[in-house]
Amino acid sequence: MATAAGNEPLFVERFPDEAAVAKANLLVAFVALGIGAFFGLVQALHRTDILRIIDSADYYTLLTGHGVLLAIVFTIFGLAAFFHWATARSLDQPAVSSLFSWAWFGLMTTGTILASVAILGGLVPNLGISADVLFTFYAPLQAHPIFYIGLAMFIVGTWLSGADWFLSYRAWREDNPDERIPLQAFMVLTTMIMWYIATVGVAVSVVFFLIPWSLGLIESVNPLLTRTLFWFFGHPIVYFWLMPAYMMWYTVLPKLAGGRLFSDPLARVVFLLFLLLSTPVGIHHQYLDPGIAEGFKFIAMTNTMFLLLPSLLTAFTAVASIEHGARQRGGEGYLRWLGALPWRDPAFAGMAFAGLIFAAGGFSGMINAGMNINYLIHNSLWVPGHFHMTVGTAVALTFMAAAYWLVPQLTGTKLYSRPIGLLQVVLWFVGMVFMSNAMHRAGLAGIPRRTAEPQYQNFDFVTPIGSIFELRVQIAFGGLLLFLSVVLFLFNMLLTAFGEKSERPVDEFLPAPLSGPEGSPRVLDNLGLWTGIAVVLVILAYTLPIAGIIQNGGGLFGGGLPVPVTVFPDVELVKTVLAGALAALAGVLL
Ligand code: HAS
Ligand code: CU
Repeated sequence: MATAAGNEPLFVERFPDEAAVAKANLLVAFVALGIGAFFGLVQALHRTDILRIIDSADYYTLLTGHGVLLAIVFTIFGLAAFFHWATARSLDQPAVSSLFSWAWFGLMTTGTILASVAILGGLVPNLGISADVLFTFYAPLQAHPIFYIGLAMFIVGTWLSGADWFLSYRAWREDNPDERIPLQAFMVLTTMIMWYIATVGVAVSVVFFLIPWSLGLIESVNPLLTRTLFWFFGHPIVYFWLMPAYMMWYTVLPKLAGGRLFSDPLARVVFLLFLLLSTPVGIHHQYLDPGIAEGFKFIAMTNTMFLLLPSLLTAFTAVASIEHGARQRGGEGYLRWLGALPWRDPAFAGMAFAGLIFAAGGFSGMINAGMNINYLIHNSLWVPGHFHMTVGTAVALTFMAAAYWLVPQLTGTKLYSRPIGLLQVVLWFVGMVFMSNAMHRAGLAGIPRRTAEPQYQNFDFVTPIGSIFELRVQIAFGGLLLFLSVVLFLFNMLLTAFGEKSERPVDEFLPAPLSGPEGSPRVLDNLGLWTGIAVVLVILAYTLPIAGIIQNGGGLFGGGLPVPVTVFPDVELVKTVLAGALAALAGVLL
């Protein structure tokens, strides 16, 4: 992973084409961030009844825009930028064809524009185009076909981006037959394999059901089937957002802290665990769905608890690496070393704040994952509280913090202002503490999510401590700080991009880990084996629930049958599927 310290030319000088593609991806990501954050502010003020500048009917259009632009566009274009940079950097070679790189970027961008037009069309009543389906776009809510077609193009674009990085890897492998896969490239490849498996669910749902249904070619869909296919993809997508952030925590954060990564093999194990366990858990979003047998939900819960492991390992490694950095900088004592960290560097401080908030967001995730406690918080404001700490901070704040270090490498210009950067990450941290904490508490009081009018006639929500008004003010105030933080970030990035060229705008050098890959088993790098096991786990977790949903829910296309509340899967079917899956597993392992 190490590059020579000192006089190496800048990334943009070594790989001008890759830097250009990464910059273009960041540009789309940041435009989406600006618009999405503005919608977020309008919503926060609206639903807390503090300032209402839109009609409640338009709330859902903005909410869809907010979710799609931030959770899908900002995150995934950000990922593409980081991965394109990391692949070229860690393999130390350019992409195989820059035309191909621009092709996937073009496809993703065109898809994004189509989906955005469909969503924003909802604000123009006479246009006849709308997509008020929220970022979880399953039936029975229906969008204009342009929305689904845009999404399909976007997803195919991400598949091609992965192909680009795999082609680079193949070219590298030909020249380096015996080398271990460089760590960043390993992280890119395992993340993309997970993504290929996960997107099968959404591709089937969009291409076979949602597009034909929105075009009027088929009359109905089986809503539980489209929900299940969505969540098949909807859980792993959260790790698709998280894994590039983890890549920065593992490979860049230790250096920013003044030290080195604690263990390279442990990082590989973490990414493999995500590949294996991210997909067979999607049903934990459906604990309250009728039509899925309780036993399958129980299996999803058990798998989810195993899935905590890679993040708990990450918490250990990240903190150990940071502590090592602090001690290199002269830090001492049990906790006093914390003061020796470079808190004035916005890239370090932003990533550290992101990690701290994620510790709390991960904890609320554990609560979500418990089948019984989930009933208490499902569909309440608790869930947006959870995901603003995870995707909205662990990922978003890490991406912004990383940009302070990465963008100067791509542009060759110095960061415009470190103090503004620092203020920005602090504002995000404080704003998120207010907003997410209040959202969690509001959820416990029973306040629902996804509604412009959370107040009910003749019904008063009560909180054990504090008041509902105080919660509303905290949510609105936190939302305002977050919006200001985004404005500062975009301002800083814009002025950096147009700033003066500098010979050494940032120290790009990434030191080698304390414990390198040499001593670890080579099987960790056997991507084919891990892919095979991941596929078998998916077959085991999903075949029976999906067969049951089709069998008991009126077939592939639904058709008006009521969804039964209790479902007993067909015993013969269970036997056949288990036998098939075990045979496949044996095939992979032997
Ligand atoms: Fe989640 C719902 C369970 C993680 C995102 N989640 C959501 C939704 C989103 C989302 C968007 O089981 C809502 C979807 C919708 O619209 O309906 N989630 C979990 C669990 C985890 C988890 C068990 N979620 C995430 C991540 C997300 C994300 C990551 C985005 C990136 N989630 C659920 C469940 C639901 C759910 C249910 C459905 C709820 C319902 O009923 O609808 C785990 O992966 C969490 C593990 C994390 C940890 C934390 C480890 C701590 C670390 C910090 C290290 C510290 C550092 C700082 C680096 C165990 C790694 C050091 C600094 C110094 C200064 C020293
Ligand atoms: Cu999930």
